[in-house]
Amino acid sequence: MSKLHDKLAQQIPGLRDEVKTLVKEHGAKVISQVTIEQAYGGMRGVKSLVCDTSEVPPDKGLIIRGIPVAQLTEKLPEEVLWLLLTGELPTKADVDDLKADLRKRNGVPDYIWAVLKAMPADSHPMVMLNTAILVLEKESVFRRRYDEGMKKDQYWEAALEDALNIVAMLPAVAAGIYRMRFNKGDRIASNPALDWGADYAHMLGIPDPKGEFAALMRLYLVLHSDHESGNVSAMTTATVNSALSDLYYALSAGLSGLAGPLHGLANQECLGWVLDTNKKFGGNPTKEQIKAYAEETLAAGRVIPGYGHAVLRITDPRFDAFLAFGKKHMPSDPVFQTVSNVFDTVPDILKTIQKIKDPWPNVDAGSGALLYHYGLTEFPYYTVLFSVSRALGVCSQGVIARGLGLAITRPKSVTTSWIKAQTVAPA
Ligand code: NMX
Ligand code: MLT
Repeated sequence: MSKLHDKLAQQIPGLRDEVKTLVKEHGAKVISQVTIEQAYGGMRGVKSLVCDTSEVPPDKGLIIRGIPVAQLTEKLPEEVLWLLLTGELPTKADVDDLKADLRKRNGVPDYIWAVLKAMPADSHPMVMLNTAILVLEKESVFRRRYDEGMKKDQYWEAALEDALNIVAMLPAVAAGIYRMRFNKGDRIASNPALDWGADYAHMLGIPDPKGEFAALMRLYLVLHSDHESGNVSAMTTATVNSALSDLYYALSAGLSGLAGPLHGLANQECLGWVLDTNKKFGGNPTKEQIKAYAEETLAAGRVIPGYGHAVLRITDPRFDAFLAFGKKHMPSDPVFQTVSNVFDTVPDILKTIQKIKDPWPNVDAGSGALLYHYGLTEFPYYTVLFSVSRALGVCSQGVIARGLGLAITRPKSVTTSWIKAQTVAPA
C-alpha cells in the first residue's frame, strides 16, 4: 500500500466519527437561509455544501487546507494533491512515493486512442477529453468492487484507486488529444524521470529549451487544482459521485460543466478577446483603444471574459500569480502586454456598471497569454489544461466524501406558485 493510502487510512475513521458526532449533537443548528433571489439566482451565497479540501473567502481568494494559494506557487502538483487529500504538505519521502505510484498507473489503454480517432476530426478538445474519461470508466475499481459487494467503509479506498488512476492517466490522454486534434504528429511517450507536470509538458511536445514551459505547466496545474465545491464543475462532480456513480462518470460530468463559457471556457474566450483587440487595432492596442473595445463588447450584450466572479470580490490571487510569471519571463511579449493593459483598464469600466458585483480579473484573464507565448497557440485546448488540473481537486473531494459517507445529494425544489404563495401576507 502507498504512503498516501496509509495516511488516509489513519485519518478517515476519525474524520467520519467527528462528522457523525457533529450531526448528532448539533444537526439542527441553522447555518444559512435562502431568499427568493438566491433560489432563482444560482444559489449564490447559500451555505449548503461541505468541502474540506479548500475554501474561497471573497476577500482573500483560494486557500488550500489553510494555505493561501500564493504560498503554494513553488510546489509541485503532486505535493498539492497530497495536501488536498490529507490536509498536510508531504515530506520528500511522501512525495517520492506518490510520484512513483502515479508512474505505475499512467498507461493508457489502446482502446482510448481508437475511440478518439473515430470521433469527428473537428470535435472540441473538451468533448474528446470527456469522452475519453467516460470510456475509461470500464477501468473503475470502485464499480468492480461495488459489484462484488464492497462494504461502505471501504468505499473511500476504491474511490482513491480511481482518483489516482485517473490523475495518473490524464496527462497522457490530454497530451494525446492535443497532438491528434491539432495534427502535431505521433504521440510522445511519457518520460518516467519527470514529475507529473513536467511530463505533461513533455508529452505535449512544445519546444522548451530552458524548461520555462514545464515551470508554467507546474504553476498552471497548481493554481487551477481546486476552488472549494460550489463552482459548477466541482458541484456537478460531487452530485454525480453522491449517487455512487464512480469518479470516471462524475469527473466527465463535472468537466462538461467546466466546458461552459461562464466557467472554464472563459480562458479560451479571454485570449480570443485579447487577440481580437490586437487584430482590430493592427497591433498592440493603447489603453484608450482597449477601453473602446470593452465598451463595444458590453454594448453588444456580451461579457468581458476573464473578469468577474461569483464569489471573489478582489483580484483573483491566481491571476496575480500568472501576472508575476509573465512579468518575470516575458515582459515585452505583445500579447502579455495587452493582458496587462486590459487589467489596467477593464476593472474601471466594469466598476461603473452597478449590477456587476466583481470588476476584477479571475484566473482565466491571463493564463492564455502565457501559454501562447510558449507556442501553445490552439486556444480551444486551454480548458483541457484547466481540466487536468481541476481533476486533482474534485477527485480529492470525491475520495473524502466517500470516506465521510456523505449522503446522496437531493435538495428540495419548489414551484414558482409555491414561491408566490410565500409572498402573500397572512390575512
Ligand atoms: N462582463 C460583463 N458583464 C458581466 C461580467 C463581465 N465580465 N461579470 C458579470 N457581469 C454581469 C452578469 O452577466 C450579470 O448580468 P445579468 O444580470 O444581466 O445577467 C450581472 O453582471 C451580475 O453578475 P454578477 O452577480 O456580478 O456575477 P455572477 O455571479 O452572476 O457570475 C461570472 C459570475 C464569472 C459568471 C460572471 O462574472 C461572468 O460571466 N464573467 C465573464 C466570464 C468568466 O470570466 N468566467 C470565468 C469564471 C472563472 N472560472 O474559471 O470559472
Ligand atoms: C473556479 O476556479 O472554479 C472558478 O473560479 C469558478 C468559481 O469558483 O466559481
